[in-house]
Amino acid sequence: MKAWALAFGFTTLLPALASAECAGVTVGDLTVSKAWSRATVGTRRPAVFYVEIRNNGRADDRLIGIETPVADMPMLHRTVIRDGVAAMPHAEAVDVPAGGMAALAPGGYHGMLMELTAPLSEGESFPVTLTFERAGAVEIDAQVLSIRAQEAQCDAAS
Ligand SMILES: [Cu+2]
Repeated sequence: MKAWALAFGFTTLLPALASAECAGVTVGDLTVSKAWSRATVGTRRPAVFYVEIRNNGRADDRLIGIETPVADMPMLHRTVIRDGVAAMPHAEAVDVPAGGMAALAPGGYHGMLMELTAPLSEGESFPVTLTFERAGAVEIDAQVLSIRAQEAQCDAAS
């Protein structure tokens, strides 16, 4: 499994070009956009995954999982401050309210890509499949930005 994931990871780590979907991917009532991550040094520490999700429908939905070929153990986390100390417990799901939006963003909910199969290099992109309770699976390409990036870089692409 790991060898397969490694090989697949290499084939999907292509230059970003215009493929990273700043403008968004729409499936059913949901539009997923501005998917990005930060470059990593090696594979020992997890990478982050951030994205915006808009719910154009009349029913609430929930993000219940993420998958990507670049990590063997992707998880949803939430950064919380308890007694002045930041912790990031596992999040079972992220609510995407009807007519509203949810974001995985620095300081809040985020994807944590554990057990990377390859380092993430700035300028590349990689696919992430988000699984929603109602809408099902939505695949989007995440841009790998610099190690210090704080938000998606979408001006040129949109
Ligand atoms: Cu985390």
